[in-house]
Amino acid sequence: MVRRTFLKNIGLSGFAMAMPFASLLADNQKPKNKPNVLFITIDDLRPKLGCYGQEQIISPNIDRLAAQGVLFTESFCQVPVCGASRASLLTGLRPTRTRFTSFATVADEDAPGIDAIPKHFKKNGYHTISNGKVFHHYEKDGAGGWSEEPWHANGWVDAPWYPKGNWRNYLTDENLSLALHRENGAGKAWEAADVPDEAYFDGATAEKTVNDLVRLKDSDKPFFLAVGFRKPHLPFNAPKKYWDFYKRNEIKLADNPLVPKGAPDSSLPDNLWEINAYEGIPYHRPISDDETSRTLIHGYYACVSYIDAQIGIILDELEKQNLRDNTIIVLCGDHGFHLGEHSLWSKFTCYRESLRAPLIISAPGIKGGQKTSGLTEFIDVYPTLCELSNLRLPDHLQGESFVRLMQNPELPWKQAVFSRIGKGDSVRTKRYRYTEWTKDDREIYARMLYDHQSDPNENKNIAELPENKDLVNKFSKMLKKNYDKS
Ligand SMILES: [Ca+2]
Repeated sequence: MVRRTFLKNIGLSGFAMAMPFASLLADNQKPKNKPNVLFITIDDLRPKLGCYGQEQIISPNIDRLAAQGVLFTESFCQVPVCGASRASLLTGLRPTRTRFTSFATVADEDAPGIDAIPKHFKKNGYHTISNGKVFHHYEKDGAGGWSEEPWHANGWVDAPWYPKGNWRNYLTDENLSLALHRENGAGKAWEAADVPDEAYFDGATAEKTVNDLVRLKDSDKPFFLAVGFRKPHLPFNAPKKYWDFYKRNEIKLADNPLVPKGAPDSSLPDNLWEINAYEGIPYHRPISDDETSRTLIHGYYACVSYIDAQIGIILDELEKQNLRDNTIIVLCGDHGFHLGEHSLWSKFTCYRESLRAPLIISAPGIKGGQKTSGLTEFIDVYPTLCELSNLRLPDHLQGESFVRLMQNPELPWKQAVFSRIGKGDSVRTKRYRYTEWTKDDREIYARMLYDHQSDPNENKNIAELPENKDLVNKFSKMLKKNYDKS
């Protein structure tokens, strides 16, 4: 596709001149002691990156950021699904059985009257911008929180090639025609089109962000610039050059492709509907032969490297504009992702692969290149950003600032962090992960316990062993206590 035509199609050609800084020019009271914030969220990114010790993934730019910041090796989302996880992180509230339950969660509906992070920063003198997928619903969510209309490469639903959800962003004729003609499904689960970065949404999002930084450099206000990348979310579509980073025959499959020994059926989703919606992926486990699995993993890796390159472009511009020294950078996923572990693909589970998510924060005055294994959870990000930016903490917050942990990564930290999805509630301590599923009257009908000291990949459920009865009771009480106060 001719680049100019594409940019016109996605409504991008005029963005640079479309947003004057009238409000900024009128405001001379710049809070000079406040740092800027660049908040980068990456859809379905699991913490398998170079800086997390994963040698197979090529992620030099995220690794560069990690060398400048603090990397959290044991960071967990509150809900392993897009909309609910983002709503929880951005409001600083825990999920319950009625709040933040779905991939399609609208934060403003589930937590009415709550100021999410961007609104709180805006109220405190920041110029706030949303590019790409930050909240799940960029049109409905975060009302009043953004200084400019949230931007997305061609909007949410009006894509000319796929009227039911342009996040699929196919470019090849083959996939495009499949997507248009299948009523409830999509095209293939991957695509390797030989196109420039900006032909897919995320390259266009990086381009928009770079132009924002040029504008923001001279603004009288600090900025809160949120950038939400859509890959490596399915389908695994990335420019061919990123597929070429990897040698197919060297890509390893999951080494624990079986359901954990003794795991309850409740730990497995009824089906893998997300990946099953794609061409040729069956509705049963295993979903594929080894060659298809290898292609899926190859595609996921290509998408990670594609996003990594976009992050490099943004980091370079930040430095070029001399903004780096006074800018806090947050990089996070929204949850983890199974790539065949435990026979699963996607998220939605209470296993480590689904709940553990990347988190890296670089902040002025805090030493870079540090790692901490202190337990943190995504509701802690809101109070942390407030403290780093010298802002008051709103009363509603349920998380805890981990600035002290960033200053001293060895500090003893949280004893437990909590996640949930559906009827499953899960707690992670330094050594164990315990999950239980309960009916509405809280009667327990399934549970699992993993000892990470001896079983870090969660391959053997030990919840039903008689010798673990006291442990199970202890963790069950912790879950009840957390649930009652949420
Ligand atoms: Ca997601």
